[in-house]
Amino acid sequence: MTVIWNEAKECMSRDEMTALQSKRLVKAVNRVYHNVEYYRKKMQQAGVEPGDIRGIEDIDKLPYTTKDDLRDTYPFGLFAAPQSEIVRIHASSGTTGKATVVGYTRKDIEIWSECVARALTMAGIGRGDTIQVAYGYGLFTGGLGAHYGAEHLGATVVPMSTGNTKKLTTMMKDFGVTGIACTPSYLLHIAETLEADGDIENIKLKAAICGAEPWTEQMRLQIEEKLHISAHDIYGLSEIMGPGVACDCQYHKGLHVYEDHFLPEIIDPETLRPIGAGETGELVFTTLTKEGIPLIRYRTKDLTSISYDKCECGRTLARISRFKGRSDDMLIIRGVNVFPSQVEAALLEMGETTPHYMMIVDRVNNLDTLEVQVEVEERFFSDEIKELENLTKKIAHTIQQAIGLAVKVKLVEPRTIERSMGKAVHVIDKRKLV
Ligand code: DLL
Repeated sequence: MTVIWNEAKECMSRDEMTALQSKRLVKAVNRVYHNVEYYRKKMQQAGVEPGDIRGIEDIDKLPYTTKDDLRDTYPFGLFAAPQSEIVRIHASSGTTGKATVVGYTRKDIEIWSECVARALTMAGIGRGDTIQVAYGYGLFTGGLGAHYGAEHLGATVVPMSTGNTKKLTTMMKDFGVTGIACTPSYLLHIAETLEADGDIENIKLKAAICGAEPWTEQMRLQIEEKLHISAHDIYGLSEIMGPGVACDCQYHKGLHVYEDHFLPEIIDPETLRPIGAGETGELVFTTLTKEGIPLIRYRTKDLTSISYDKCECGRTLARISRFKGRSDDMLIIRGVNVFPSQVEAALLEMGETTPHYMMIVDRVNNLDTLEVQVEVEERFFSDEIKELENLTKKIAHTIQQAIGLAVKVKLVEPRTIERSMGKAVHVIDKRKLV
């Protein structure tokens, strides 16, 4: 397989990269200071002015940004471009049910598409390939992000979205699909469907770019073996852009960060101090070229380590290791970000329930499932069975509205859910990342 890359952007020396990042950082800081009141105030409170930032060596003078800042300025308070320049909006779950909203200018979409195209190139996909995009299309960045990237590359895109696996496998065979973009757990489910139908030998698939949820190296190898393809790990988050912030090359020794657009830092989530290369901490990004919603030192909550060693593939872009988890309680269920606090808020709003609940996440046939056990008052159990059923339905509907995912609800009697002496435990995640 010939793997091509953008040599000028991906193989520069560390000094060249630092110079480029420094120039872009100065511009980004000026942009947010002059266009976003919230940032201006935040910087003034931290006692820093744009003139104090002369290069990336000054990054630690700048304050951090968190999901809370996006929530506090909901919906457009952090936008640094006038609405007439915003051509797209995406959104994902926030901690309290309020969506995290991001906006893109035309240039942002172009850069995003280029980053995804670079990621696809790392996976050996190019012009002449046919790609099924099986991430969800809509407010989630996965579908449209992968779609625009694949088009930018000149590949033929089949916009499958999620939901109909049989149709997907049929088209995979009939269209001679060579690449796929979807979550890794969904790809395993697709592989099993193909296997069950005896179709593994009837497909032309050669590569996959999978992400949006944590997965292990063993799972990646399992996918490669089952489908006889090369599977790549693609990372991203809507706040920073969407898919295509980093991706792994054919050597699979960490994910190359598109450092010319996103400046990575690793910090200790407790002390907030920078951590040295090779040590695990929280990944922080500063966007260097974004116009719609540039973010300064955004705390991703994702735990990883970074290496600046040149890769065997020839790229000099920094590499982050496969994710080791998150430092908050965000769950990713079927690609959807879910916070236990959203479920709690929905239950409390209803009134008939107590705030005692347990979320049980599992993976059946490689599809994530969510059951929520909820304690309800004793009287419901002595009442008509019909009433209990109605309440179950009502709770399921309310939670579904809050988190955007179908759930199974099980009502349990008072004091059934184990009480905790310390931090309340609201989640049992039975998914084994194998
Ligand atoms: O999940 C963007 C995306 C779409 C990435 C498609 C890759 C492919 P959000 O919905 O904002 O954006 O969720 C971002 O998902 O902070 C991580 O915790 C997790 N995540 C994303 N990619 C990976 C990955 C999209 N490759 C959150 N490995 C991030 C582990 C991942 N976790």
